[in-house]
Amino acid sequence: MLTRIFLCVGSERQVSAPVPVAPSRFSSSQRLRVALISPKGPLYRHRGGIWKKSLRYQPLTLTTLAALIPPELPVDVHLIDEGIADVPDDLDADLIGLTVITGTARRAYELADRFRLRGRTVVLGGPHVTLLPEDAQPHADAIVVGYAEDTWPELLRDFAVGALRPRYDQAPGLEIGGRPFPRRDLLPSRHYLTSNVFEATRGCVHACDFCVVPTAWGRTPFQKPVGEVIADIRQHGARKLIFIDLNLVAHRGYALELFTALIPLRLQWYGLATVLLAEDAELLDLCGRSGCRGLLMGLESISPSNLRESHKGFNRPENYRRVVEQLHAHRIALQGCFVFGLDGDRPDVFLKTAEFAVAAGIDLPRFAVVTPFPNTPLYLRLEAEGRILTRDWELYDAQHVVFQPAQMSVQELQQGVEAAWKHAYSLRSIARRIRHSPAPWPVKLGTNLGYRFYAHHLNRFYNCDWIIGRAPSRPAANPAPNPPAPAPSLASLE
Ligand code: B12
Ligand code: SF4
Repeated sequence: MLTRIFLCVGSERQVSAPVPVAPSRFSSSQRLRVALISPKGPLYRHRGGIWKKSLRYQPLTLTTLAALIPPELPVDVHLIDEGIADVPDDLDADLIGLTVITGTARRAYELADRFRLRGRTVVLGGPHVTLLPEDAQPHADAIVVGYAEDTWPELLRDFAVGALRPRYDQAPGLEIGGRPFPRRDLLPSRHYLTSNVFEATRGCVHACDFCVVPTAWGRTPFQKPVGEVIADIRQHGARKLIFIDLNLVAHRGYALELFTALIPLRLQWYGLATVLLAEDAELLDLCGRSGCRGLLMGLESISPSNLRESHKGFNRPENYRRVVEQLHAHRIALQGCFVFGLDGDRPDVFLKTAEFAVAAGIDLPRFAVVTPFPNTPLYLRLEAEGRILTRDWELYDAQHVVFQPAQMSVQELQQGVEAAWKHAYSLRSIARRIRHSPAPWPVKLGTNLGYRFYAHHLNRFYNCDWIIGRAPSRPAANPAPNPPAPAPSLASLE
């Protein structure tokens, strides 16, 4: 699901000079109305998306920001997740905050521009703003770069006294612990499969060159004290939960402590980790005993050279089958994610990889197009080589091809991803994989059939018409200044 992602946080970050840009209309007798919006993307949207309720879990960004509002400020906060509801046409608020990932930047900017035309103050933050602040700045009265545990409350206090600055940067030494628990009560739980969504850590120690995490937030993991994570889980009454941390085992000592503390809670939990977990018998054993029943791992590629070149050489394809067996021995199912389009990939990579996934007994294989998120080392390299085809950020969603692949055409890559999905989720492949899965039958059948539906409907939502010229070309929000070839020839890349 979650693909990967750099711009060092910390010491390089500067604090902007206090230039009041949008004086607040707020006076001490009024309540401050704040609306926080998570804009929709092509898949994750209220109407017409593929992310049905059964696949949606309550997002943590808005609820985390709501909890960080300083208690002394009289604020009425309204959360809108465009994945489950529309933004009201007449939305009125003193300050509107939008969270932006690259794929939703176009929608976020459209909303932001509209609100600002109506005289509202708009704040933008999130991964895309952190990766590329200069892209977001023209659409906002203020941007928040990096994690906002300290800057968001600071921004609200500044706004309340009419001293909003144009930019707030995460300062070095940020702690994510000691904060109020997310306000999960502010989003309607009935629209989600679950609101039992937690995070213990942020960041990752590795430096995979396509990953947003090291670029956006650096390589120092941020950790909440284990006691706080447990207290949040207990308070929410969660028995089955999801950890959204991108690599729960990034710091071994922390993971040992967390897993040990989870054991007495007798939970079932699902999360993300790297294959390195399977090489660590003690950690894996604790992980299983703590109630882990499913992990998502970025296997990425079955080619060692692709992995080495992506700085993910710790993934060893020759061990993947063993990883699956080890996880299964601890009753943990594997959602194994592969990306296509790395420079070593040729047109035969799709079926080879999908068949590998089936033969290895991966419970739920997933396939995506490698995406050069802005300013990652992968992006910078492709840009230097003149291979970035578009800067229409809406297409940066791990499903569209936005760069010129090295050894195949854009269309071959786009269609190959779909072929891999279809192979891995054919009824025959499902039957071959499902026998080995440790998940209960209703769960493994349900998830496999859900992904089979996804595999067969992917092209309704994602296609490469924009680039191969079958449909009227879509206007690029930010066209690449130096396309590698004249536009019409993109059609002949087939
Ligand atoms: C949960 C999750 C999802 C969920 C829910 C999304 C959601 N709206 O929350 C689902 C499964 C739907 C999802 C889908 C996708 N996701 Co996702 N997802 C995540 C994940 C794992 C956690 C997000 C989270 O809740 N973090 C915890 C909160 C507290 O942190 P935060 O969001 O960063 O917010 C903090 C700061 O950034 C800042 N901040 C953020 N927004 C704002 C706004 C304002 C106004 C302010 C002041 C501050 C601020 O303040 C917060 C506190 O510090 C992140 C990875 C990660 N761990 O961050 C990826 C991540 C956001 N997803 C990513 C991607 C690529 C996708 C998909 C495109 C993948 C795919 N092809 O399916 C889709 C696109 C969905 C869409 N919108 O159309 C990328 C985004 C990269 C990028 N540059 O675009 C990430 C970073 C993962 C990664 N490593 O690549 N995703
Ligand atoms: S291991 Fe860490 S750096 Fe590599 S893709 Fe996963 S989260 Fe990103």
